[in-house]
Amino acid sequence: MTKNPNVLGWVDETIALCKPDKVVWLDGSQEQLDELRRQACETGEMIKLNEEKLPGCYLHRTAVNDVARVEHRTFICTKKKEDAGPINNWMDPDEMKAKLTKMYDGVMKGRTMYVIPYCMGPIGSKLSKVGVEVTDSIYVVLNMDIMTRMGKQALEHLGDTSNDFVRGLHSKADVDEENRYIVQFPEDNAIWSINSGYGGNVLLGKKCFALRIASYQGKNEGWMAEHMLILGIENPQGETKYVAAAFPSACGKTNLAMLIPPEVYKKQGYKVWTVGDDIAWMRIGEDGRLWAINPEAGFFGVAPGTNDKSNPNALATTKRGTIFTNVAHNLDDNTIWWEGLDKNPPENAVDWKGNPWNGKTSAEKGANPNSRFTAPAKNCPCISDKFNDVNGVPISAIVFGGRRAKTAPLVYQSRDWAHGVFVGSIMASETTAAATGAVGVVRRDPMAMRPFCGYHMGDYFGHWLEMGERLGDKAPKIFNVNWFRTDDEGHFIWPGFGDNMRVLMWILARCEGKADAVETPIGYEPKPEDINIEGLEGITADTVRGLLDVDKDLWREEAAGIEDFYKQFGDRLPKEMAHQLEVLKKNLQ
Ligand code: OXD
Ligand code: MN
Repeated sequence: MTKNPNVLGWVDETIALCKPDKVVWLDGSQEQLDELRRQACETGEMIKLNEEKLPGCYLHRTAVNDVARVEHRTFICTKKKEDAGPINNWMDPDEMKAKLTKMYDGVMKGRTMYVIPYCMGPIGSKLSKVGVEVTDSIYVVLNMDIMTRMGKQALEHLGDTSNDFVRGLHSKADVDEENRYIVQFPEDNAIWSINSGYGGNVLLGKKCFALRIASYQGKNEGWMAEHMLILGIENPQGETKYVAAAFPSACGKTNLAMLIPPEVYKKQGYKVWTVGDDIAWMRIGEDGRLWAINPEAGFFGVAPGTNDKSNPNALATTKRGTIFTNVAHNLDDNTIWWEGLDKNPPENAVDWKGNPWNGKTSAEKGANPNSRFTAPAKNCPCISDKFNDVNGVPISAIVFGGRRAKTAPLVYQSRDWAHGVFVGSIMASETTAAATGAVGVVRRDPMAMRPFCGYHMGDYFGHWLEMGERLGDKAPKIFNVNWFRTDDEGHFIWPGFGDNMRVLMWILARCEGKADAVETPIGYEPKPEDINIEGLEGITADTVRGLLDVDKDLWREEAAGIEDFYKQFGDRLPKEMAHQLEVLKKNLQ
């Protein structure tokens, strides 16, 4: 399939190490994929769902001990420990390779090795990059087919001589939790993953390549790999402006990426288009602006809570050609169900662990809380017509957000790019009672990249500052939002979901110089009357005023927390960041 000696040489090395019985190169053809689907169903690895109700859809259950990303077993292996930084787990690359080589040795005896060439980003785009993943899992192959542009086309994009591809070695081995490792070697363009079959750990194009390795490449090559959704807002005149937004998990990222405009905008002819829901790769274009692509080709979304109200577009996306992982299996009509899908759980079902399950009477959950759908982006009713554009889309605004009960206002704008980098660096989310029992524990998650930055976080802030210098006055404006302010009874004040567009509209108006702002100690805020609340029940300009309130006492505590957080970066914290913190403290006096 390729003459590229770098690819061939590396695949030969993995064959010599893993010793599979058979090697299959994925060309991306439907015949080949159909045959693999047939085999997976024959062994029980996948279950074919109702062809009339869910055409081309399958169900898969992972091992019960293997249902999520494992941050404590995820490593960044750079030659020097300090290059991985204080937030990442680190081990010496030679030591790690020696340790894992023993585990990979002969691991595929009796198994087939699949070689998956894939392209992150549109084929032919200068912003795209190629990876090759070898794996012993058909589930991985079929997911990579949805999540990436896979097969021959990827090798053609790479060409016959290039060495610029990421080498991804995966074996599910025995799915042994104690020996599970997700390892990035950024200096070698390599990823080694072993003893897991869960998406985030084994679909190596996603978090491992498109964020951890790519963030490192981006630093060295002058571009950015970010944990951001990309959406476009089209005005009634047909012009579309694009926003990239970073949120930690459990903050409604997929919902924002696919939002349905509120009536007040819909009737005027506004439309929202999804370019991506999780990852953005951004480069400075010839015009000096920042251009973004979504490197993925599908959505690997959390299923529970997805329904006709919360995200009708995501639900519609999962109706064809989708792989469901760890959801409940409705035996009556051979379909699937998850908590929060509807109020009608199946009685004759199998839960995500594979046990008989009655949704009407069982106290257990039918679907794992982190159960997923892997769905082709092309199914999405609001997918952007720029989704496959080799140039990507120009970004007008960058939005950071977190889940804060009191501190962060509904929205504020940074004074300039450097201040915006500070705003991103202090991103944090409060844990919810449901998740941990301890309400309001703040987890700092800079730019939502805490688990995904492939190098020292202090250098990462430095890279952001450099990008700003290169962008100059063409830089996107940077904002922070918080949909999660609560009242004294702990109820959310802002309605969220589609109504978040009202805040995005102020953001875009600011980018176009069409809206006013007031200065506060933390940055620029809208005047309450500049957030459109037409048609919103129970929300008045006074409510908005409350949502925009900046409590100086809380912010002084915040500044102290930031100071503590920054200490770990030592002298690799850019001076500009320390300066921004001083400015904040001064503004709060
Ligand atoms: C994801 C995550 O799965 O951020 O996208 O954990
Ligand atoms: Mn994510």
